[in-house]
Amino acid sequence: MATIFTKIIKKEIPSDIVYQDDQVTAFRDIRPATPVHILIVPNKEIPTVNDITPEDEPLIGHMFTVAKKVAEQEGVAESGYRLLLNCNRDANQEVFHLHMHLFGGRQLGPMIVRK
Ligand code: DGP
Repeated sequence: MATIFTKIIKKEIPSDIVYQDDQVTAFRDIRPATPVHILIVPNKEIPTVNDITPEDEPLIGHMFTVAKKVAEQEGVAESGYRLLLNCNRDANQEVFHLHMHLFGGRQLGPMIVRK
């Protein structure tokens, strides 16, 4: 079954797409945690980081090139931003279609809450 992100990529459901090419789509997160919160998603369905194969390496590299481009587009390249990928339960992964979060637009604080 197609993931919710595949439906966004195919424009079957609405979203605010900020970048798209034949490999990757970037769109605004529906529940933004920061002023700039974009999801960078491979068009191909890869459920988690654990499912990435060596053949995917050019695609994964391309996700970073797109992240850089989107950061420039959103005006946060110089001020700074954070890229993050969640994998499985302990990371609270919610959507099982690989996605890179791009957070920015304010001071983001420490990377993780220490316990
Ligand atoms: P994660 O926890 O890393 O799996 O993050 C999933 C993110 O996806 C979460 O921040 C909310 C976002 N999200 C879930 N459903 C939709 C949707 O239908 N549209 C958009 N734009 N974002 C979504």
